[in-house]
Amino acid sequence: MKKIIITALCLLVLIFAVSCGDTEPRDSGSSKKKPTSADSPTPTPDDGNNNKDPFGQKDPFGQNDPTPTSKPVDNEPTNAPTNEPGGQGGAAALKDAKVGDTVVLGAYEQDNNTANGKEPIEWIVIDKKGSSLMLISLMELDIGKYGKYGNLTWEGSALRTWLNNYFAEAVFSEAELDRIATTVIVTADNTNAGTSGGKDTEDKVFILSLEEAEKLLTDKAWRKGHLTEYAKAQPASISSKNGWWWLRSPGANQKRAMYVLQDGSIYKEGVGVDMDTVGIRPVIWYTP
Ligand SMILES: [Ca+2]
Repeated sequence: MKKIIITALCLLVLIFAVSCGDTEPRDSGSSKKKPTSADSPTPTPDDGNNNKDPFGQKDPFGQNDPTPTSKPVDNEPTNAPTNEPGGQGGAAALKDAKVGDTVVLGAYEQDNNTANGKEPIEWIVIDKKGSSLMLISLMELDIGKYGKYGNLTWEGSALRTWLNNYFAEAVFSEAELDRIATTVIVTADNTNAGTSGGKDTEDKVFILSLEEAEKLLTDKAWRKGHLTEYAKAQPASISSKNGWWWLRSPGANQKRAMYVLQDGSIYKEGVGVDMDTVGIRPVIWYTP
């Protein structure tokens, strides 16, 4: 009888052991189960008191300072526009460009380091007719006079001559020049002052009139002037170069031309045409 009981107990123990060994779910032939968070053997609940802030004591900058002083300074000019669309690296392809996009075309000295060559010019698309794009430089690429002091209109301005000769040749290849339209430029009179806009001209490179600036540069951020390092470095009669830029429209008398103020507003009284610290934002019609 004792033997029977011992045998029965052994059987029970054996059956129990076998059944315990069979509680793991069987993997029906598939590969290894991927671990999930539920599988984590050592859960680490965040109870708020365990100081496990990843930036706690192991903050590589030591003080939890989100703006470490050791961060490398980038090479962006400090006056670079920040809210314009596009921006360097965000330029659209010329053929796909829409009004409001920025595109890159031609090159001109901009960082005032001639050793590294000219920098590609960034333009804002401000109008489009068919596949032709009206482009204005994002930056003021240079500074200079509208022209020699005296009664002057766009037709006789030194700026017009400079843009269509020196500037055009410095910036564009022959193939690019062929794709820039010769445009009939009409400059309206200043109706407040009665000053003349002068004769119509035909130009490849020009600057905006008052009416064009008001109609096409609706985003005031686009009107704000930003001088390149090269433009800032140009010699001028006064040292303060404040980001004004020329319009071709006549000012309060025939010896003045309009310009855009630092904040993007337009000063219709104008400034003397021989003011040599005013910036230049060339405009072209380009067909890619
Ligand atoms: Ca350069």
